[in-house]
Amino acid sequence: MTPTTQSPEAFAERLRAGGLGTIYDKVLAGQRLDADEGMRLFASNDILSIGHMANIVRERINGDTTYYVSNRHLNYTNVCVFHCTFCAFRADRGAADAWEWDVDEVVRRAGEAAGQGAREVHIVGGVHPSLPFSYYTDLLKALRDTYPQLDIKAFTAVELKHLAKLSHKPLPEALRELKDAGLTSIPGGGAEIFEPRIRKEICDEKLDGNEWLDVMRTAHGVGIRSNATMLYGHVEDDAARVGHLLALRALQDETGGFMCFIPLAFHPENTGMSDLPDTAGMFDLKVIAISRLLLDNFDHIKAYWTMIGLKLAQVAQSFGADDLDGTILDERITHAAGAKTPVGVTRNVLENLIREAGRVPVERDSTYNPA
Ligand code: V47
Repeated sequence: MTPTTQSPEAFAERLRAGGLGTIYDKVLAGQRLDADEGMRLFASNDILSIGHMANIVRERINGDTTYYVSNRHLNYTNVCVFHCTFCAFRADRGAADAWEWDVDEVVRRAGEAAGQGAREVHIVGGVHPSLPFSYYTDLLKALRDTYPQLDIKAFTAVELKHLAKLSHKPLPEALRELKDAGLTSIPGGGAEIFEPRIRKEICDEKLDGNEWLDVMRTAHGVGIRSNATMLYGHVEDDAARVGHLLALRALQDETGGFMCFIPLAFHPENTGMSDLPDTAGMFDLKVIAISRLLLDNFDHIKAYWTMIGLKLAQVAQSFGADDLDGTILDERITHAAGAKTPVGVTRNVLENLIREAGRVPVERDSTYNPA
């Protein structure tokens, strides 16, 4: 029998005995949790209590709704000048497994998704050594003009910093140009872990945590909303995770521009950290729940089924998550690193997962308007 079926007093007593009583009181009162409380949550193994508290916050913000989007991932290139230790997706230019799609090819693939009723394309790629800025603006314009019904969620903060450099313009101006060309919103990738010592170990070459936050601050400032992520389950520790979440929360206080937070479970196969194990299901749920509890100013927490599996994503709807991402259709980054999940699913599969969990499915666009 779970504590939630016992009396509220018995539940509070269980939390107090486990050292989480004051956190429960704050959650009930809608008060903000601090770094020390974040650390205590990560130190606790009382996953049902942590999940129950996260569920209180989830239902306070989103009720019984679980969102999903009909979308397609499009990775225009895997060629990348960086060598992040956690990445199995990147390739050197000219390598047998490298690809670069021209604008027509991206539009053709987007057309397949549009033909199936998609509302969003999620476009990210490697940091390519020679594609010009015009490639990116031409791509956005061609997609917008050909399939105006598709929202274009594109380019991580890592790519955007690179694009601004290519454009020879200050970042706000480059971002405005991309927005004018059709960019709807920015995905949350590239954040990894902000803590400098760990970041140095897993992605030394690319932008640092403060630069990632600054790209997002600037994007929000020119009216482009974004998501945020955190890569966990590699060499980071509790303090790095808590610090990462609180840095996101502080920027959200400042700009309000984040829509959704997505914890990303590290997949080790074919990476420079292939000796590490996969993340455990209990840990995936714990990270989702603690994210929901600490990120009190984020509207949405996504359970990314590609990385944690469809079944755990279904359960995550009772541990703080209110979004299951989407149909995806052609996921490549996690699958290069050994993911065993499908590369895509139908709307029906997602809707059934949501209904079976007692939630109400709402199909959305990129910016959470009902589709
Ligand atoms: O930036 C790379 C991560 C990210 C691995 O904003 C890995 O809606 C696990 O950001 N194991 C890309 N993770 C994915 C991403 C994303 C996905 C879905 C939705 C949204 C959104 C954003 O994937 C990368 C990196 O952090 N990643 N390699 C790996 N081996």
